[in-house]
Order: sequence, then C-alpha cells, then structure tokens
Amino acid sequence: KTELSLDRDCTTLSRHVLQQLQSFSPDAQDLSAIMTRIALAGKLISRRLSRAGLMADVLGFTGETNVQGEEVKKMDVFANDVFIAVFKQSGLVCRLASEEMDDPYYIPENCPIGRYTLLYDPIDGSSNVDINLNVGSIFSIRQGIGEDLNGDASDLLQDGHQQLAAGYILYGPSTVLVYSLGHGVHSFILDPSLGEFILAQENIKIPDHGPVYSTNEGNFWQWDEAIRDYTRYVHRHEGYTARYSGALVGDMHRILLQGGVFLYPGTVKKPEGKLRLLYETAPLAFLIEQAGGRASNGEQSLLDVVPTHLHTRTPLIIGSKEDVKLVESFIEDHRQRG
Ligand code: P6P
Repeated sequence: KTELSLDRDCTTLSRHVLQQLQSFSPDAQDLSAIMTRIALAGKLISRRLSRAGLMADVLGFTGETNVQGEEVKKMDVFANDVFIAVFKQSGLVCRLASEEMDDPYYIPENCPIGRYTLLYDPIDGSSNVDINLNVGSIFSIRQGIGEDLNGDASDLLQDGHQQLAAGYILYGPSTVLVYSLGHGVHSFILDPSLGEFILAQENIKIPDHGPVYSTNEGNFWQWDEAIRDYTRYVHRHEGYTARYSGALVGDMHRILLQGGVFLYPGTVKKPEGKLRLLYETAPLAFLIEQAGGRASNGEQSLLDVVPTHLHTRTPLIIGSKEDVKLVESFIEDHRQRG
C-alpha cells in the first residue's frame, strides 16, 4: 500500500505528460513544459484565492469592463497576468488570447513560425470569488499556423479539432487540474504541502447517462420553445436533479464525474448564447469527447464550429452522450415542426 501510494505521489503532471507522449509525439517535451507552466499558474492563482478575502485588492471590481462588457473583478486581472508572467519565461508560447484581453498578447522572442498559442479564461465564474464558491481557469493549446502576418491572430479562427491540448483548473475545496492531450482525460490534485499536482484519476470516462441537468432556469422565458420543452420533460420525469453553481468549471466537473448535461442555450435575443468558443466551450468539448461524452451548440458538434472572431460565443450543450442527444432531439423535433 505504502509503495503504491508513494508511486502515485511521484506521478506528477509533467511526468504524466511525458509518459503519454514520449513514444510518438515530437511535441512531447514542449507540451510537458507548457503543462508544467499551466500548473504553476494554477498554484499561484490557488494561493491568491485562498487568501482573497484577506486581501482588499483582490475582492471587488477594478472599475473597468472587459471585452465582454462585464465588470472586471480584480481576481480576473491578477489571474490573466499570472498566465502571461509564467509563459514569458517559458520560451514556448508565442501568443496568449484570453477573455480579459481584446487582442492577443504577443511574446515576440517566442514567435518563430509554428510556436504555441495559449487560449484561456483566467478566472471563469469570477462572481463566485466574493462568496467563497468555486471558480476555475480554462485553457486550450493550439499550434500557431504560419506567420500571424497582420497581427490579428486570424490563423486562430479554426475549429476545435485544431486543439493540441485542453483542460481546466477547478479552485474548490481542493485545487484540481483536469487535462487531455488527445489521449484520454486525467485529473490531478494539488498537494499544497508538496507544491505538486499529483495524479488522481487516469482515463476518466463520463457515464453515458446521469441524473444532473445544470442550467440557469431563470432564463426559461428567454429560451427557444425546444429548450423549454426539454426542461418541462426533466421536470415531469423521475430521476433528474438540478445542480447549478453559476461557475462553468465546477458544473462541468460535476457532470464529467457523475454524468448528466450542462446547458447554456442561446436566447431569442442572443441566439449565440453567452459562453465563448475559443477559450471556454471548445476546450471543454475537447475534454468531454475524450471522456466519451458529447458537446453541441444545438446544431452541430461543438468541435466543428469555426469562430468568426476571437471572442465568438456559442450556445453549449455538453455532458453524457444520451443526455445531450435528448436535448438535441427536442431541438430537432421543433425544427421539423417548423
Ligand atoms: P448566468 C460566469 O459568468 C459564466 O461565464 C460561467 O462560468 C457560468 O456558467 C455562466 O457564466 C453563468 O451565467 O447567466 O447563469 O449567470
């Protein structure tokens, strides 16, 4: 038992990445180094969050608004800068694109052709910071394709299959990092005494069906009739339970482990929904497909959606195959009725 637990305690994130890729990917070393930097960002953010209530400059608003027009919380700004700082020294990442920045941040010394781009939401669900509820970071790694000639990062406007890696960090009672390089989904728990993310679960598979549906029913009357009918169905049928935290990463982690479906549909006024494709829904879609689940924007597989710009939004229906398909069946049924 001791030997087993010691061996697991030695399975750090960087070792795990190399183990997965060593045999066949020239990117193995690079991706291992990038994941190690992401882990460092997670440790720095986790540490700050654990003291957020004690640090006047972390709670509350900066008084500015971000590209989404949302009031920026100080933790968003801090976390955004953490990712930039850890990659400035890394030599691997040429560009960082985030919810908090209108345009990508370039690290010129890392920008020969074919270097990596990090797309991330530094703190997702930041309204939860002030009430000590879970928040998360979401990340996606893409390979720069050719020169980004006019500096508008238009080469990033590709579908989600272009992602090399994706994952999230959930800052909850413990800090959990979940990632995939396209070879399964694996989770790590931060052991603060070691300062290491230690392997917790390998090759996580989402159940084909689960009891949870996770959505903000306060938007019910703004939804299309198809989504309202789906909601009426789960209200009427036994075996469903509603869980919604207001922070995508925590809701997603529950669905990944217990099964079910998370929905952030479009509304009549905003058919494109609220969540961002490149650094929120596409990374989660990458993960959930690796875990045997499904992600859709209601019309097509989410990984097939091509963004029109850096901050493109998409509706999101994500989780267990059967539960996502049930939602899609209501959408299809309404489409056929016209
Ligand atoms: P609503 C947080 O603002 C966020 O981007 C996601 O983390 C979360 O799932 C969603 O928006 C919550 O939005 O409209 O339900 O408050």
